[in-house]
Amino acid sequence: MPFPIRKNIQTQSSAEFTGIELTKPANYAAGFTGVKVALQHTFKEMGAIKSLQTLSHMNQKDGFDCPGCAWPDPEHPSKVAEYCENGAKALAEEATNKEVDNAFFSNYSVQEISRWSDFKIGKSGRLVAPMLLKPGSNHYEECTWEEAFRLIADHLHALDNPDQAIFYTSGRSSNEAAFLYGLFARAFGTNNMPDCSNMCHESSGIGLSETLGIGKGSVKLEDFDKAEVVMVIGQNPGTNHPRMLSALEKCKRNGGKIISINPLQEAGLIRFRNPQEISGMLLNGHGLTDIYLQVKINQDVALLKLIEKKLAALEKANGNVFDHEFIEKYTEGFESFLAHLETHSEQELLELCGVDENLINETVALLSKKSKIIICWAMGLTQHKNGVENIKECVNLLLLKGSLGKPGVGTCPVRGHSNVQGDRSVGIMHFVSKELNEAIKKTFGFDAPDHEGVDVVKAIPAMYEGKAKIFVGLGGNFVSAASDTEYTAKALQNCDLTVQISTKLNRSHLITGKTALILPTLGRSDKDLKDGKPRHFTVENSMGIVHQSKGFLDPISDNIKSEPEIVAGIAAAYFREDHPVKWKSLGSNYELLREKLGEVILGFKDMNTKSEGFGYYLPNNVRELDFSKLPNQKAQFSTTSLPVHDLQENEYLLMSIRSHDQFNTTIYGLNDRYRGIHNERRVLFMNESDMIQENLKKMDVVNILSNYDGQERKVFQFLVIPYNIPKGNLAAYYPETNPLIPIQEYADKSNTPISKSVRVSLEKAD
Ligand SMILES: Nc1nc2c(c(=O)[nH]1)N[C@H]1C(S)=C(S)[C@@H](COP(=O)(O)OP(=O)(O)OC[C@H]3O[C@@H](n4cnc5c(=O)[nH]c(N)nc54)[C@H](O)[C@@H]3O)O[C@H]1N2
Ligand SMILES: Nc1nc2c(c(=O)[nH]1)N[C@H]1C(S)=C(S)[C@@H](COP(=O)(O)OP(=O)(O)OC[C@H]3O[C@@H](n4cnc5c(=O)[nH]c(N)nc54)[C@H](O)[C@@H]3O)O[C@H]1N2
Ligand code: SF4
Ligand SMILES: [Mo]
Repeated sequence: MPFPIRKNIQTQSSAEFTGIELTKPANYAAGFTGVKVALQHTFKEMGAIKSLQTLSHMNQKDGFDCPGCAWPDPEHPSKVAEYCENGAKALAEEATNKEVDNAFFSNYSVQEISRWSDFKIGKSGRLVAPMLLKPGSNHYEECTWEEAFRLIADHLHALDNPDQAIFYTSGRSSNEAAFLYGLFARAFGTNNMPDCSNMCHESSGIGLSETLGIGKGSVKLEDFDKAEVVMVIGQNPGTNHPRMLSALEKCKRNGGKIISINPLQEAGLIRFRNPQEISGMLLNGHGLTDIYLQVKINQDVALLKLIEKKLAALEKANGNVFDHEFIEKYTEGFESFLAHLETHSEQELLELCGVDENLINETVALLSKKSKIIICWAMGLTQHKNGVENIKECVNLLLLKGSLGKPGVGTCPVRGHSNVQGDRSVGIMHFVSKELNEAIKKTFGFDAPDHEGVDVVKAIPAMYEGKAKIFVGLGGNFVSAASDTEYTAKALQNCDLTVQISTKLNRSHLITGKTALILPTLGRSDKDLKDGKPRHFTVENSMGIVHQSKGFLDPISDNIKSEPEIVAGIAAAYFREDHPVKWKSLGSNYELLREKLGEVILGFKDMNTKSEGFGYYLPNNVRELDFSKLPNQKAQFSTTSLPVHDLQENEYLLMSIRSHDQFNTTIYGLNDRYRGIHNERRVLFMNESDMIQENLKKMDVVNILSNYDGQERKVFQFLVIPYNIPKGNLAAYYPETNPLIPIQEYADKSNTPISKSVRVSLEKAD
């Protein structure tokens, strides 16, 4: 094998310590500190005036969508500040005044940059011109857009078959860009469209599709006002979806109760001070969680089964616990579900989940009396071998209670990237959709490929083994986000060409194929000008609302193109004039692009007008209680299994989580304020009794090892931090822990890497 083609390139952030300081973990989120921290970030990156002007346009009706997470905006945004601390940080990161230009790349070789930390790489600035890394060269050099498009087209033409190319997408892209990108991949002849959601909510998509007939959630924002109980499972909203706390707060004000299920007692779930409301700032915050269930990592199915078993016993004794009318009318599989519950004893389930039985009984008592229940979840459920079954068990509980298809109830998989849901809606997927292919044929007149492509975990071996030779990334940071970092790095380095369409520099620009291109693109906050007039594009948030987003800032360079223009440039260079799709005009005329998108994708018709202002809801069969696409036209109960880990005596389950100062692989800063960690990312959260057993003291330095199928993987230099985490469980940050996760360890059916339950052991570092 020819890799690595460039020597001495570091594939991970350096393992050097940055000078840790510890404080007590916080028992509240947001409030004054949050606002102050947010402004510090934006002022530093953008200057004070530009910051305040730009922030006033974020999440407003004629403004731009926050580049952070996918939480929806309220129908009537307040004029003051419709954003959170982390939204402001996301903006600061994107709208920085610093530039990564030709001079930068002449000064620093790819080797040198690769030795920097991810934090330092990200802080270098915005990409301002197309850059080319020639075979054998160690420095990127500026090229023209025409050269870049031609080079990609030539490489694509040189392939033996279209499945030798891979087209990755990350969830920041607009609906328009993602649609065009998917269209190009299909016109080129492949369904090789791995997506960041393969590593994220794919388990939700599959679990929900198989049980309810749609891979998305069913709640609307206003359902939180009406819910009697909201369960938040495997999610850290105080950090990752901060404005969700406002919805939870409102639910509580209306008399609702919040149940949190999480191995960690996350600050935002405990208390919350709402920065959008003066009273929230002055008052002492609100205790958000009513019942906190400290489940062991990956024992949610055991816990949920125990809750369901106890509910079933109450139903048997008193009745009025399950919604029999709903079960009878809308569901299938109830009897076998109940019978399967009998196969486990309460004692077995209690021991597995590790939760205090009194709290479980309190939960059961509450749920038995309520029928308006919302279940929210995120990566704590999806990133396990049984990720799909985790979701199905949540659906079981909702079905028992008839908590679907009426106000105040439903499923709420809380999405990550701001348009990850939209990208999937408009056709980014590796599998074949007959309906989509027929619609493409009708509108554009070409046959889309009818065989499945690769997702993330299948794309990597394909590149490693030389079956795929070209990697194109529409956003994202593939090498750091995917599992098995060393293997993934070799896979990318084995390509002939890697192309990254990006806003900011990241490690995937350094771990490259023989030839590499960086194509700089506009971000959310940038004005997208056509003939001097700003254009908008559209996005879909976590609740299926499609709405417009219009950038506000003058782009940092006039040599940056929008994503649709870049995709169209590649397509036009590849097809020349020889294709029924008029790529150039679609790439430059967004109205036309939206019209065509509306013809091809269900629910997007007339989006040019409907997406104005608050936007509009896409169709959702669960809201209508229409299960006609499912077997016997019924929502499906599932029988799930308990996960098996077979831990050896010295082994632990490690979850790789986000700090408060990062957005995925982008490191905003080195603090994890709520967890009491400052100026350091190389930390390992550990239960004190496990530390005693391992003979470890606070701040001892350890290496973390994983051993799967006899193959050892290791990450170096982590400071042990005693923490309130269940015995046998560990937590550390992602992406630093990705080298531990073997490429072949992923969830059944969804292929999502097992980022939240990695079997590891520890050794003291020298
Ligand atoms: N500021 C900021 N916002 C973000 C992101 C970011 O990086 N930074 N990323 C975005 C993206 S792409 C996504 S997908 C989301 C991610 O949002 P989250 O899913 O909230 O992110 P994680 O940090 O991965 O946290 C997972 C949570 O699950 C818990 N957990 C882990 N394992 C288990 C388990 O087995 N059971 C249970 N019940 N809980 C468990 C962890 O303790 C943690 O609280 O956030 C989005 N928003
Ligand atoms: N161990 C472990 N691994 C994980 C996870 C975990 O919890 N644990 N989480 C997984 C999850 S949930 C996700 S979603 C993935 C994330 O995987 P990715 O989406 O691939 O990674 P990001 O870090 O979000 O990508 C950041 C880069 O996107 C580019 N970018 C930012 N904005 C834009 C834009 O508007 N347009 C374009 N074209 N580019 C832009 C910038 O160059 C930036 O460096 O990681 C996954 N990996
Ligand atoms: S909750 Fe998410 S979308 Fe809303 S402002 Fe915060 S980061 Fe942005
Ligand atoms: Mo994600």
